[in-house]
Amino acid sequence: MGFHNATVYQVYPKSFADADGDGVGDLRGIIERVPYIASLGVDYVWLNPFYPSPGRDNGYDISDYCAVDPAMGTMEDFDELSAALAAHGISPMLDMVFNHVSTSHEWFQRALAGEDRYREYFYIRRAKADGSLTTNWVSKFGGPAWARFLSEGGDADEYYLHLFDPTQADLNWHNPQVRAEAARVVNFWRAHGVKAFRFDVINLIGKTEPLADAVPGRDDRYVYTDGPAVHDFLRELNEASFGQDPDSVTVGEMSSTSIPACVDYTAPHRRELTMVFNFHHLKVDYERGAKWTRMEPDIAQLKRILDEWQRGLQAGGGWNALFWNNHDQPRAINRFGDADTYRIETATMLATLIHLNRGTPFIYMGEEIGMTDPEYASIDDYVDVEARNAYAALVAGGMDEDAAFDIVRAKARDNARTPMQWDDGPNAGFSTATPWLRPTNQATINVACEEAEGRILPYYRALVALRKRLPIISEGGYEGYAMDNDDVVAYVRTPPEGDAGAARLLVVCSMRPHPVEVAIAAEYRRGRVLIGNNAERPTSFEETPLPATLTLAPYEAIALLAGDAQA
Ligand code: TEU
Repeated sequence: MGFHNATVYQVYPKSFADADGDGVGDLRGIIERVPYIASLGVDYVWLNPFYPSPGRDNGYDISDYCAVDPAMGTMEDFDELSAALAAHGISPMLDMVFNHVSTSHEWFQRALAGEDRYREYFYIRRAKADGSLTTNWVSKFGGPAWARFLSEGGDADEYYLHLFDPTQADLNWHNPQVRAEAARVVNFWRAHGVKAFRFDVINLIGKTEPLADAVPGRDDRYVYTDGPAVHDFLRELNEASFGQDPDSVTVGEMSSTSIPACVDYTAPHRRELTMVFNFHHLKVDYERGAKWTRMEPDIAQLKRILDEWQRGLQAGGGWNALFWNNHDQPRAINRFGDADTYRIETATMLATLIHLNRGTPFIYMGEEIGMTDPEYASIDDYVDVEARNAYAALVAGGMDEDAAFDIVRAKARDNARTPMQWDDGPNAGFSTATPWLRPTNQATINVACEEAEGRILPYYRALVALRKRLPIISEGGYEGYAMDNDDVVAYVRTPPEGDAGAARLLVVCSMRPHPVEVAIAAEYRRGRVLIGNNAERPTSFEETPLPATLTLAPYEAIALLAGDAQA
């Protein structure tokens, strides 16, 4: 498939580059940095929402899907950005947030004004006879998932559904008019040349009617996630919009999903989506599955999850997006490695693990220069609604403020949203004004120093180039390796079907801050090092074969090519 040798770069517009000097990123700032983006060799740029929004959820509360928020620029700026990217063969990937819409959106306002057509766009329900809410669901940002629907002259006992913030009203996708609106939005952006789309929490749109309570004590996500109707809605949207472009690429963000569901979302014959994000691998540091806790990552669980998902999607003909970082996740270096002693090794090891794997790699801005979580000292440094709600809930639940802050510092989404660090200046080269979120470690972590003498940025560029060059990476199969060794995550990439070469690629990544041992199968002991992050290693073992048991340095990654290498 054409896109299998592609890599996606994610830009959080609010934090990437500020051209108009208001401390907030904007589209013209991204335009100015297109040469840098192109230097990475990436093929798509996923832009988080830049549409008009009250900003309660940093743009995921949209009040107009077909415009540019004035704080971000103009539609002309978007068209100029798109053209600037296209000049380097790069396509924008736009973020479509269709599970919900801002309560300031015209649709919700007209529903409040009593227009039945627009009331039907939402889940508006009367409380039950006993006064309880329609369902016992809780918002993902805390609190009940129903808020009073105070319509003009309406029934004061009505509520509307919001799985996220109360200013984000869930759209009722069972309404064909809502589905038609979504297709209209995608086609509006297609008319601006856009052929790639990311769909926000799209597996929540198929809420099975009648809406039912979760079994008390069970997590309510099973009730409204991956409803069977999602597949019908996606096929309809595909046919009515992006599916009309043979080279369209789409990715669905799948909250709390499953392998069978994701095979069905992404197997090409299903004509739903191209690929999916799932998050199970990013919950191995959630104690008892709860995000707002502290726990060392369970590496044994991590490698099982990564292996199961790769085997499951491969067996079903599905396709995974491969990522560690995004705008919702703390920086992976802090979670899975050592941000102080082994920052470079951790960064390059984690990159090796996803970029040589089966799927499409996503690089989140700053990951390619080894950015880490900011060093904040107060809850007042955190602005994200999810983090601030969680802190308040932890303290209200009796946790002392230091312990609650320690959890927020580890898990807050703000960790990923600090400005891109371009240089070591007071605002990290992001803006001439004080940034909306404070950078803290740009003195030592920034693009300029990586370009001058860094090892992370060149390594990422090399990985992106390898995917373009080697069919065993872009099209090869996947097999787990050393599954009984909990110190490493390792796998083999097998020759693509019909590939003349017999090359097999062994990728081994140490997840530990100390030396560890790993068995090297005989066929790789005389292999060639395709890429690795240990400068002490020779580039080939043809003369002096590797031992049957190799000792890896802390967070060492090594990729060994064996057989009639096409490379
Ligand atoms: O995220 C889905 C979501 O549930 C996230 O909040 C994520 O699960 C959580 O933060 C991880 O702990 C999408 C967007 O990526 C996110 O930025 C939005 O806040 C959310 O949907 C609502 O649109």
